[in-house]
Amino acid sequence: MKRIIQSFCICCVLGSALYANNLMINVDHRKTTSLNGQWQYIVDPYDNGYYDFHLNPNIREGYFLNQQPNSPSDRVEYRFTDEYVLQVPGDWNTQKEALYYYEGSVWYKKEFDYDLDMGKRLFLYFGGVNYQCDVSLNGDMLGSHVGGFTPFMFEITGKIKEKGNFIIVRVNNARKREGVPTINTDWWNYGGVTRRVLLVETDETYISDYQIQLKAGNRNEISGWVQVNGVLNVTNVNLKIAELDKKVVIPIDKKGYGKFEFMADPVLWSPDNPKLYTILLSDEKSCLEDQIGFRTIEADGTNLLLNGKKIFLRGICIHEEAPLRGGRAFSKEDARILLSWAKELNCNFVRLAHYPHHEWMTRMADEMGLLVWSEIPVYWTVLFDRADTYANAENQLIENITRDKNRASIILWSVANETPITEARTHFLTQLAEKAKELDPTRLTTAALLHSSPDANTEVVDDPMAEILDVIGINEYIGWYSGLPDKCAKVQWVNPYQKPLIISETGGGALFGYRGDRRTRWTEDYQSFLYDEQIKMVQTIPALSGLAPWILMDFRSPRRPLYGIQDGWNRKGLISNRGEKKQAFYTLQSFYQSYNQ
Ligand code: GCB
Repeated sequence: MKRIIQSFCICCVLGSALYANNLMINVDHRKTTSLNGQWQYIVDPYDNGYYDFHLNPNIREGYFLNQQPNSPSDRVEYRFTDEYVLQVPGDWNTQKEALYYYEGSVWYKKEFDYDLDMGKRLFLYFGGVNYQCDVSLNGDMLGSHVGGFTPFMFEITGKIKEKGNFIIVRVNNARKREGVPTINTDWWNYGGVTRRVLLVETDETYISDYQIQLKAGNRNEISGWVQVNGVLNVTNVNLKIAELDKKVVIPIDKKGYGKFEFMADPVLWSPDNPKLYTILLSDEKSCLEDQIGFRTIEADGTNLLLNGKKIFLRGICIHEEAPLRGGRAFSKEDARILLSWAKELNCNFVRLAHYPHHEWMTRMADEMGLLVWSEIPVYWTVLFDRADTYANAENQLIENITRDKNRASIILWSVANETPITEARTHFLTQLAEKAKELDPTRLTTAALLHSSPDANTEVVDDPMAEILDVIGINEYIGWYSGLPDKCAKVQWVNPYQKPLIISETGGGALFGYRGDRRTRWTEDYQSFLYDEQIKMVQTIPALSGLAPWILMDFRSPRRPLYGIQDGWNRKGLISNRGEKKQAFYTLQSFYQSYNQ
C-alpha cells in the first residue's frame, strides 16, 4: 500500500519529479516494439479516477489499478472496454465528436506481452503527450510528465511479465495559467497521446546520448561527446564514419561520459546539398547508427553565415497540424507533405512554430535540405515571475535540445514568441537563452519579438531581448492588424542592432476560393496584394537575413469563430486545410524563386 500512496502523492505530480527525464535519443535506430494502435479510454472530466470525494488521492479505486469485479457483489465503477477506443498516436478532439472541445482528463489503457531476455533492459517511450500525464504499469505508478511536445521515457526492466501487462495513462490537457503554454494561445489545444508509444530494448549498458557536430565556426573539426548508461564497465566507445575514413576511439570515464574531437573534411550539409553521413557508435556489444550532416552557422554582424557564406532565409512558418486530414500531425507522411509544400514554395527555411514538432519533421528537414527554427511554447503571457513556470519551460527546452541536437537542419533555438516586455520576462528569456547556449554552443539563439511604432509610419526594433539573442526575430502584421496593405509602402524600419534580423511572421487571412478586389478582407486577392506589398517593404529593411511569413496552411484555432470565413480556422495559410493553394502561395513562391537566382 505504501508504494501506491507514494506513487499518488500529489507533490510528486506537482513537484520536480515531473522533470526527471533521462532521455535516450535516436530511438529510431534501436530495437523497438510499437505500442501504437487502439487504446481503450475513459473520459474523466471530474478526475474521479484520480481523486476521491474529498479530493484526496484515490488510492483504493484509482483507475490506474484497473480493478475487475471478482464477484457479482463487487462494486467497481469503471471499466476499460473495446467499445471505447482511441487511435494512438492521435489527438482525441478529431477522433470523437464528443471530445472536440474537451479539455480535461482521459485515461488510456493498453495491454501488451513482452519476453525480455536476461541481461536486457526495457524502456517505455512516449514521443509526446499533451499536456500532462501520469503513467502506470501493471497498477504501479512509473511517473509523470508535463509539456505536450517533447519525448520522455521510463525504465520498466524488472517490472514486466511475459504476458498480460497493462499500461494506464491519465492524460490531462486542461490549460493552466502557470503552464507553458499558458491558457491563451492561437492554436487548438489537441489533447491525448499525440505521438507514438514504443518499447525500446537495450543491452544492460547502452549508449544513451551523444552530440556529434562541427565545432562552432570550424569547418574542419568534428567534436562532441557520448554518454553511456548502465553497468559502466565500458572503457571505450568507437565512432566510425566510413565515408570520411574516420575511426575514433572515445575513452569513457567512470560516469559513462566521453569527449572527442578530430579533424575531418566533410562535404558540408546545406539546403542545396543536404549531405548526411552514416555514423556508427559502438561498444563491445552493440552498435548504434545515425545519419548526421555537418555544417556551421554563425552570426557575423548583421549577416547570417551558413558554412561561412552569407545566406538569406527564404522561410515559412508551420504549425504541426495534419495536412488534409486535420488534427495534430503525427506521421512521416504528414511531415513529408508539409515540408514538400515548403520546398515547392522555394523555401530553404522553416519556422516550426510554436512548440517542438515531431522528430519526423526535423529528420526529414535534414534529408530534404530545409533549415529549421525550433521553438518551445513560451508564448504570449506565461507567468514569467514564477519559478515553477520557468522550470517547466527550461525542461521543455532541455528535452527539445536533447532530442534534436544532432540535426543539421536546426540552426536556431527559439526561446519565445511575442512576449510582453517586463523585467521578469527579460530575465526569464535570458536564462533560457543561456541554457540553450550551455547545452548547445554550435547553434544560435533567437525569439520572435514584437516591435514598437512611435508614429504612424515608423517601426522600431527595440526589445531588450535583442541585446541577448544571437538572431532577432520580429513578428509584424503591417497591412493586416495595422493598416491596410498599402501602409507597407510608407513604413520606415529602424533597427539599431548589429545582428541578423529575420521577419519571423507576417501575413493575413484569406478563405480559399473567395475572390474580390484587393481591399476586401478575407479574399485571396487581399492576401496576395498584402504579400506583394510586404515583399517590397521587407527588401527595404536594412540587412534583413530572412523572412518566414505566417503561415503555410490554415490551422484550427478557437480564437477564430468568424462565421462563413474562419469557422474555427485561422485562415492565414497560403494553403487551405484541404490542401488548396491560394493566390498568395504563388506570390511568395515567385519572390523566393527570384531571390534564389
Ligand atoms: C501572431 C502569433 C501567431 C498567431 C498569428 C495570427 O503573431 O505569433 O501564433 O497565430 O499572430 O494569426 O494572429
